[in-house]
Amino acid sequence: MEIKHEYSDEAALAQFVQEGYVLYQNVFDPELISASYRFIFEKYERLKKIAGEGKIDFDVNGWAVAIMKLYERTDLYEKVIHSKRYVEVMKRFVGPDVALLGYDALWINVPKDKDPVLLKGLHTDAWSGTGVNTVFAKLFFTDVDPFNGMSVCPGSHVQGMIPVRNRAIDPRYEVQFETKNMDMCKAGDLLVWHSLLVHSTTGHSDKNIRISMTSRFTSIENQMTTQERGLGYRPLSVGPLNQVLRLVGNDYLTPFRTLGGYVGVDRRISDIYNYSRYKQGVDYEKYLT
Ligand SMILES: O=C(O)CCC(=O)C(=O)O
Ligand SMILES: [Fe+2]
Repeated sequence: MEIKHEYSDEAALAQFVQEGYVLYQNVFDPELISASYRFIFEKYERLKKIAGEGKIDFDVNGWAVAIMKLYERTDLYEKVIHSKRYVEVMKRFVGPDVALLGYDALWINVPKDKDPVLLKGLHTDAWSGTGVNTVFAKLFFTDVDPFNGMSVCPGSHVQGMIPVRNRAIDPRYEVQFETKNMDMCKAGDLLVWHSLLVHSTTGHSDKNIRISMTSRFTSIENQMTTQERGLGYRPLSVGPLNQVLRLVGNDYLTPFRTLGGYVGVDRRISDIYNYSRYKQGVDYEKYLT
């Protein structure tokens, strides 16, 4: 039976190291997950109706891109990515300076969809440009059933960069990994995996929809790949050493920059440089909404 870890479990890190993946529960407020589900599902239903009227293609992958753009601009999304336990989990993987890479991927897996983008065969994500210092995290907004979840190949990440040819493991090598169907994933669970782990879409259900979001995290201090730099990132947390550097002011460590004056950081970045104290907690936004 698959163990679902709590956000602070040390054993979760051991499993990630040994198996290349780990499943968490109780990281998010369930209300946030169900409200996000409703937001996404309602948009999906609207597009499905319009497609039913023949006005647009039945292109769920394309719809998911559009819905993700809208979801990303909601308070719900902000609350999800800043969930305290989520950031805590990521700090355990990448250290105190947590970057959320740009362009999270929304997956809407509907019955019988044939789009290869949503029906991924066995692959590694390092193959498509993600670095080995980056972890993947998939947040489920629905439960999965035995047919429509994700599968992983435990331990495959320590075999290095598995050669992939046209979106499948290169058949010349005739390697077979044991796959594990992660069909125990429930709404609100978080599946974390290494970018070298071989994994796939299990398939599609004949009745249930699976909705999930894949995000990527690395340390702001890590060297990012061209793909990661190109897509950008958002800082979610800045560790104490970088907070000190911000107070010093610049990487040249200019001496006495603020001697005799106020030592602090600009208020517009006080959300993440939260150990600086200047007028913290003053919230003008609430008068504007
Ligand atoms: O959700 C899936 O079916 C596969 C996910 C995946 O391969 C990914 O997000 O990298
Ligand atoms: Fe993948």
